[in-house]
Amino acid sequence: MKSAVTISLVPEARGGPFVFWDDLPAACRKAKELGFDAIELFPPGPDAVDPAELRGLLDDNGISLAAVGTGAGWVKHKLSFTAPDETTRDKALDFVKRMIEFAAPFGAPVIIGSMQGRFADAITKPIALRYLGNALFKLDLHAGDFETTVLYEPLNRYETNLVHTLADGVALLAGLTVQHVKLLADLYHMNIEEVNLAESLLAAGDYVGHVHFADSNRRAVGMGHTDFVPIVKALREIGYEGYLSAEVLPFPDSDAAALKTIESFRTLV
Ligand code: LER
Ligand code: MN
Repeated sequence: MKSAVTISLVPEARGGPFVFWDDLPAACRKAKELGFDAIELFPPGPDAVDPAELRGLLDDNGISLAAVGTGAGWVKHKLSFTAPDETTRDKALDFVKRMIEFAAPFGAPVIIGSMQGRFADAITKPIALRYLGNALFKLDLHAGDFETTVLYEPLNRYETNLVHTLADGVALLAGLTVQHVKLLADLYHMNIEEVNLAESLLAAGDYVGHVHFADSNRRAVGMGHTDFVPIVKALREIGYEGYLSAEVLPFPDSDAAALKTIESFRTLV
């Protein structure tokens, strides 16, 4: 398993669970200094970061791009795959397709978290799940064309009313017979929704494509009360070789959260 640390370049996401903020070169340097394998990037949009500059920063620091978050489509533009109007849904799809085109040359998958939206009013849950399924189906084809992966992330009940658990995520993806969509297991959301985190990971098996490495309180691993030993054991058992990516609050500050994460990673993995 490999280590990654998050960086947000989205001012509207301030207060959110990202370790580093605003300064991409500084975050890359810090990631290298602490020994992370990669950064996970949360950019404002597909054109916000110059690919050549990003390539230079990654190469200079000997790190990879673990994944690219697409949530700016929601926090900045209020786009979602389950919006009541078709124009907004189409724009959401276009936004994420362009994110795939940005991320793919770096070998990075894109994350569908808050872009899944939530059902409300005239849009019932079955309709919303159909819209979401349609979007994931189309993104699966696009990801295939660009040789990358889409990571679909079940979120806790306070952030979506669609899919909360890995098992429900597996059911959604299995029904779509997609080839390039995997699940993102966010250990913070799972702490709220799952009965047993290790058993849920074992049951999800090959569907697990990425892990958000966070403690019970969404602080760095080791700053809360989640027991990570059975979780890491389960990930080993399913043959998971992807990233444990710190999507955590910069508590008490960015550097301390990053340091605690890499210390915990080294102890556990
Ligand atoms: C949001 O809570 C989250 O976990 C992100 O990874 C989704 O965009
Ligand atoms: Mn997450």
